[in-house]
Amino acid sequence: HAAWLPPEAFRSLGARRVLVHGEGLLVDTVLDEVSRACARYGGRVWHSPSWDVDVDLVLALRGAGELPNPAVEAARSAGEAALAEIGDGEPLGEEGFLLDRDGEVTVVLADAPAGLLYGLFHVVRLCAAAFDPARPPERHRPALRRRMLNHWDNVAVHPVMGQVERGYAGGSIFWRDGRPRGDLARVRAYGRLLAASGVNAISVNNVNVARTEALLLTDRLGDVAEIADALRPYGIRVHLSVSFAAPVLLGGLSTADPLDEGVRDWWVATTRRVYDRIPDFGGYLVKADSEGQPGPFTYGRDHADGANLLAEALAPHGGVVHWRAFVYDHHQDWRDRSTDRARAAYDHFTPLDGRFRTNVVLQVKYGPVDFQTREPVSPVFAAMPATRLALELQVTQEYTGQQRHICHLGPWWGEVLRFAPWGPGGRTIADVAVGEAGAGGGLVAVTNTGDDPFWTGHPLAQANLYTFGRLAWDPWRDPTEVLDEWMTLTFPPSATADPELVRRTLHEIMDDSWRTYERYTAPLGVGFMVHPGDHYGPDVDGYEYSRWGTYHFADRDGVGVDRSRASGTGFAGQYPPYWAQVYESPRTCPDEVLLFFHHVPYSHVLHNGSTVIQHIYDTHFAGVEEVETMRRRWRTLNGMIDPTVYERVAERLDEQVRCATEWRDQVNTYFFRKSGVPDAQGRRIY
Ligand code: BDP
Repeated sequence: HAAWLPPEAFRSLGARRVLVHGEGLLVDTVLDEVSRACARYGGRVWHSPSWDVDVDLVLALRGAGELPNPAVEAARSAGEAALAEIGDGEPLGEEGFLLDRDGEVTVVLADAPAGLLYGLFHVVRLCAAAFDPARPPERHRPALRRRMLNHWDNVAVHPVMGQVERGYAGGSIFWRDGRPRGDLARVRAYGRLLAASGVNAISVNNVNVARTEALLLTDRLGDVAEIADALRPYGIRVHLSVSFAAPVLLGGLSTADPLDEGVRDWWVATTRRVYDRIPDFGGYLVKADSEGQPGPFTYGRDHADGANLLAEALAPHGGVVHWRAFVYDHHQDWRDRSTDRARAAYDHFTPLDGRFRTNVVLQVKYGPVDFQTREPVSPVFAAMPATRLALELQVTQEYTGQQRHICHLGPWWGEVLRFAPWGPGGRTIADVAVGEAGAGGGLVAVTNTGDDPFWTGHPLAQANLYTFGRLAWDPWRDPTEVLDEWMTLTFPPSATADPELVRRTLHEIMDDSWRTYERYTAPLGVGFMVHPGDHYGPDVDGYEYSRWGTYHFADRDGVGVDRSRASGTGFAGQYPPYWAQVYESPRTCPDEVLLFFHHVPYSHVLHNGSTVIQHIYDTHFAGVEEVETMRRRWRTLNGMIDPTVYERVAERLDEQVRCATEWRDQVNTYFFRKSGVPDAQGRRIY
């Protein structure tokens, strides 16, 4: 299943006369794409011809030399003039492009082959609009240099996590039973899909690095090189998750101490061998001192020592280290509230601000705890001005329905990206990720893809992947507009009898689906309440008395975690003054994160006028009703779209209704029994 690149999406492009001008690996990819589209839809393509031809579309590298074609030359110089006019004097760069319309000709200009490829996909997205004579010139450049996906793919099958940790889309695209899967055509198709969304980097193995995975760095580097070769034509660079203990594990050294000379030499030599084999290798991704992974703490060193060790080895080759800030004690004691897991990333990392080398990117989860449906935005983003920070999102729906539920995450990510940690009107998380002059750490996400025919298990979960790519290209974009773009590509209007119905129905189902999911799961930002281990479905006290640090503290009087400075864990004080003050008091704290910050009585009145307990009942009843409506709406599409997509989604909607009902009943019953407060509307609670 071709996701957002079905052949139909190329119809408008494929019926044209196209000239591709320039040389390079990615220019060949452009040629290949255009040739296939033209073969299907009756167009024609030329590669830098030396004779005069009439064309509708020119895709040209600037500086590739003149063409003996007056019309094309005129169009091209018009493009140059438009660029001078609308540009800011900055070059288009490695990945940017210009789209212009001159008379009968559409022109795409780029400085480098990758820009031409992105320009081509832009033409595909625009469909016929790319050939509209009235179209004004546009210049596009990605806001973020690195737009990266992390695969949590295990090479060897993990006894608990399986082939892909938190994977809900079948097996791995890369690995099977300890070996490369060997299906490079699939890898290439994946690269194509990602490039068309704007992604340009991936890490190919799990951050929890077991021995087989660790070996990718040395003995099994050839396997990684094969993947890199397959993805290169689509401008995607490969990164590797490495074990901090690799010098011991693979190199036979007695220590992995970052300040040890032998350890340094080992990383330098090993990294050199990586680049000998993969010259455009992206760099390392590291989860250290977290959930059992080795790290610098073992040697009494800090995380700047650890990250800089790898950064130093990568620097001569232009590589980067993505060092994760997800460091906390996973052996906590629920009775001791002073070790609040939400505090951990800030407490560990902010003292190190300014000490990381420039090729270290600190990768910070969006929330302070763990990829929940709702959390406040991590305070780390406002606290490390001298460090390159990347925002880490989770496209794989670990806590948001595991690709059995429809949960379009675009609006949530939009909220995170627009959050202004210094107060309204100030710089936003998007600004921090972009950084000064684009030097920020960018956007990274744990991917939701696998070898499933739909790529993402749930066909509609593709929208999350696509939205991530587009937001990584332009983090200020409206996510609903991106969703619309995805729909047009994935369900091309020309391929359905009633395009308006399809589009409207998909919007009705998907636009608000994250809020629907929020309504029937853990209330008011308290988080978790999921089944331990697999994290699917409700288990109200599943983590309440265990060591993971994710509690809700519900008792007969109230619920929520007191994270205030005055009486709680002090987490609220990790924010700059504006939010520290807002979050400090239940009177000012926004409803949606109230229970993340405060332990309040069930009778506490929210800003929305409802009590906490009544809000819990109402949202849980409403959430299930909304899912039932989703299912009804989906059924109206029967016969309108690809039947395999229809069936797969229909099946999963049945499961979503079942599971949402279970959530509603467990959560409502639990709070009814704890509080003894009946539902004001007299609905039945068991
Ligand atoms: C948690 C997942 C776990 C990951 C961890 C991480 O449950 O499988 O290893 O995040 O981000 O949410 O490293």
